[in-house]
Amino acid sequence: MVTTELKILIVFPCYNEEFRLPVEEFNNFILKNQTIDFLFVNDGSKDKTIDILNELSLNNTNASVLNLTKNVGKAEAVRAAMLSKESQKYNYIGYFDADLAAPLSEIHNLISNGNINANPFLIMGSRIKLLGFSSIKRDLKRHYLGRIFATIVSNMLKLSVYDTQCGAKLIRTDISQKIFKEPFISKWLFDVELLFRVKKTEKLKENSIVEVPLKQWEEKGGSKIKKSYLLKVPIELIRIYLKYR
Ligand SMILES: Nc1nc2c(ncn2[C@@H]2O[C@H](COP(=O)(O)OP(=O)(O)O)[C@@H](O)[C@H]2O)c(=O)[nH]1
Ligand SMILES: [Mg+2]
Repeated sequence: MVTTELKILIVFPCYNEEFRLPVEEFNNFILKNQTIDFLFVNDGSKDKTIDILNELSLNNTNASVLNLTKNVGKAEAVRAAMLSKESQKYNYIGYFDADLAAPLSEIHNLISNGNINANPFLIMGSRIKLLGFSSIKRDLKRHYLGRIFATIVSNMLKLSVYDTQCGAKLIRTDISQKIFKEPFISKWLFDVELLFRVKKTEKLKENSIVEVPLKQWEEKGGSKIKKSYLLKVPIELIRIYLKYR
């Protein structure tokens, strides 16, 4: 159980997750964590994702569904949730990948170890393998490419951030209202844009952005990112840099 009094909403963008969504894990966790609310965004899925999500929300009063009829991509799906009318009543809104590569228990890890009582703008999960502490299982190629990417991004941002791309983050709602206001120019690198926007709009102090090492992360199969997207990453990064520098 969460010890904080803060009101927290966790968003799960879902695109064609009919066969991948760990429904039982969700049901168990949601039932045991009545102080947290959960919002599933169906992003114009072509399969029966919406039926599964509707059932989850029928079974749990603290879970609801935002149904987007057209597929708009992860960034826009998260943005729709961040800007929904309901979002205003929360202190923090988070987003996690629907495949639960970061298990739901990491929500507690972020809350407990992200120094949330000091009101940071952003609490970010970080996939860092630490002996005797964390179980981080990533595809080797993605890990090494990811490390090169993260180093470049960290230099671009002039922030010593370790992992921008981890799909487990909590954002203070007043900040998210500002930084999610405009659509992102990138579909999969919006986390990088998000950091640029926070840097641009807010005065960063030492503890404004907190990275929390995840205890568990496991790359799940069935990634929705096309391999060809890798080729676009450098171009997208340059576009982002030129827009926000
Ligand atoms: N809204 C939206 N979410 C997507 C889309 N594609 C993937 N996702 C979601 O983004 C999250 C991460 O996707 P995943 O395929 O696991 O990416 P990976 O783990 O980074 O390879 C999951 O919650 C997906 O359902 C999309 O087109 N739209
Ligand atoms: Mg995944």
